[in-house]
Amino acid sequence: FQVSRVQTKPFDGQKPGTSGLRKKVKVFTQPHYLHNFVQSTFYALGDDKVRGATLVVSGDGRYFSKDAIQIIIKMAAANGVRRIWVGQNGLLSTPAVSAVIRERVAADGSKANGAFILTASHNPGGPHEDFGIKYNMENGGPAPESVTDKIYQNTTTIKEYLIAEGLPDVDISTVGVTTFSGPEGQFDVDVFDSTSEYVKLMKSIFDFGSIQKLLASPNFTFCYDALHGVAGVYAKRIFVEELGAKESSLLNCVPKEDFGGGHPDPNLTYAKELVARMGLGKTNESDPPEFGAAADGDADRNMVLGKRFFVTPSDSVAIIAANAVEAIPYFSGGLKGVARSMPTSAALDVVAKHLNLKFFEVPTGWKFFGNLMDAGMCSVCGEESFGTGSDHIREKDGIWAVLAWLSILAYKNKDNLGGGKLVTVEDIVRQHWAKYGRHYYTRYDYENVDAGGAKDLMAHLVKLQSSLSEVNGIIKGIRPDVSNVVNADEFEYKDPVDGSISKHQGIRYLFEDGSRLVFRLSGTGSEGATIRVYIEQYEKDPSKTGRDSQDALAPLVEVAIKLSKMAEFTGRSAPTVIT
Ligand code: VG1
Ligand code: CO
Repeated sequence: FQVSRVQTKPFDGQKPGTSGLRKKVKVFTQPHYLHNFVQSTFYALGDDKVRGATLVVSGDGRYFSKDAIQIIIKMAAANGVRRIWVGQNGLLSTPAVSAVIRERVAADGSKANGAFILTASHNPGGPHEDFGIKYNMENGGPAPESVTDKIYQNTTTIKEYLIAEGLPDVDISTVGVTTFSGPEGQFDVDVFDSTSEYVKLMKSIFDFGSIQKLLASPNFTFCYDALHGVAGVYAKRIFVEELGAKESSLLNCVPKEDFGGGHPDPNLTYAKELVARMGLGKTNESDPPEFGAAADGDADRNMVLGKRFFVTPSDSVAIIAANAVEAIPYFSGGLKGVARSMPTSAALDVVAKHLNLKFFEVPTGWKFFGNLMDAGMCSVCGEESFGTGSDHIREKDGIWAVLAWLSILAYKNKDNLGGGKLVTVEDIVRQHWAKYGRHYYTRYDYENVDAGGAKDLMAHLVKLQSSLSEVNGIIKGIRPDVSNVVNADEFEYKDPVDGSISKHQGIRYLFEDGSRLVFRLSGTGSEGATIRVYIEQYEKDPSKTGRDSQDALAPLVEVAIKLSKMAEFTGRSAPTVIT
C-alpha cells in the first residue's frame, strides 16, 4: 500500500471528556472528523510510540464502529504501526480491551502498546445518537490528562493526516491474520476471539467451581441484562457456557448497533425489563430471581439487584471490599488499599477504616485509579455511577462486579445450597449496614440543560462558598432540621504517585453530621450540559438504617435544589434521572 497525506483543517470541540470524545454520529461522520482525532492521538503519542507498535482497535459495536475500525486500520498502517488487533466483529468490551492490552501476546512475543476503544459507553447509539472514541495506554488504562490535553492541542492545529487509502477493507468477521506490505515493511491485522483473554483472566481471579454450584442450586435464580451492549458476548460465554446458567436467564444479550433503540445505562430508569423482572417495577412480578444484574453499552458498568432490592453502587464497592479476602481467591493475600471517586458515598471509607486499609479519594473517571494500582497502592475501587473494579485490569469491569457478588453469595451460602434458606443479596446489604452504618445516597441528573444556565448555576454555588454563615442562614430558611455546613470547597486532587494536580473536580458542601452535597457538570454528554447533584447522609444507628432512601434524604434534596436555584437557572422542576 501507499501512504497519502491528506490536507485537513481543525474542528472545534475535539476535547476528550471524562472518558474520551463523545459526539453525535452526524458529527463524527463529517469528512476528516474522526481522522483528525486519530492523527492528533498519533502525534500526541509521538513517533517512537507509534512506529512498530501493536494497537488494539475495537469497541461496543455501536453504529459507525465498523467504518471507524477500517479508517483507523488504514491510518495506523500509514503511520507506521506494525500490527492491529481487532476483536471478532469489532467487538471488545472496555474491560476486555484492558485485559487484552495487559495479557495478550503476539507470536513474536510483542504485547499491545495501546488501544482505540470505540464506544460512547452508556449513551444511546444509532444514526441519530452517539459515537465515541478513547485511547488507552500500555498499562490498559485510559490516557491520563497529560496525554488527552496533548491530543486536544493537536486537534486545534492539525493540517494533514496520513492514510493508506489503497489498503483494502479487512474482513473483521472472521478470526485470522491478514498481512500487507507497505513502504516500511509488513503490516498485520489480526482478528481474534473477543472473549478468550478475558475469560482466562476471570478464571484466574474467581473460583468458578463455587459459583457454578450456586447457580445450579435449586433455590438460587439468576438474571442478566446486557441492554443489547457488548456485555452480551461475555455473558453468554461466562454465565451460560462456563458457569451453567440457563440461556433463559440472559436478557438482551445480542449486541445491536442501536442497542435496540434503548439507553444502554444500567440503572433503575433505563434497565426497565430487568427492573420489572426483579420485582422492582410497577407490574407485580410473582417470583423474581434471587439475583439480577445489568451492564452498560461497553460493559464496564454494572447494576446489582436482589429480589425486589436495589444495591446502591456506593454500597456495592464497600461490600465487595469488606468480603473480598474471604470470598475471592485473587484477594486471599489481602487488599493493598481501596479507592473511590469523590462523589461516591463514604461507605467504602468506613470499611477501609475498619479493616485498616490504605484509602484514596480521587476525581470522577477511571483514569485516576490507574496510577494508584500501578504503584501497588489499591486493589478495589469504585464509583457511584455503577462502576466497580479492581487491579486485575485498569478499567472498571461490569462482569467482574457480577462475579464478585456471585462469589460473595456462594461463600455466604456454601453450607445451604441443598435447599435451605439462602442468605440473599438483601440480607448481605442489611447486615453490612448493621455493622458499618448506612450511607443514604441518591444522585439527581438534569440532562441536556442549557449550557449557559448550567455554568451560571455552578458559578452561583462557588460564590456562595465564600460565606458559610450566609449559606447556613439560607439552609435554615429552607429546612431548619438539616445540620450546618462546616466546609465548602471545589474538590482538587493531587495524585500521590506522579504529583499531578486536577482542579475544579466538583463543588462540595460538607455538613457537621457527615452529610454531603456535591455538584458537578458531566463530562460525557454530547449535547447541552448535564448537572449532577449527589446527596448523601450517614446513619450509624442500626435501628434507623432501614428507611426508604428518598424519604430519608428528602430534607437534603430540598436544600440542594433550593440552594442551587435549580429551577431558576435551568427551568427544570424535576431531574431527568434519579439513581
Ligand atoms: C460519568 C460518570 C463517571 C464515569 C464516566 C465514564 O462521567 O459520572 O463516574 O467514570 O461517566 O463512565 P460524567 O463526567 O458524565 O459524570 V462510562 O461507563 O461512560 O466509561
Ligand atoms: Co461504560
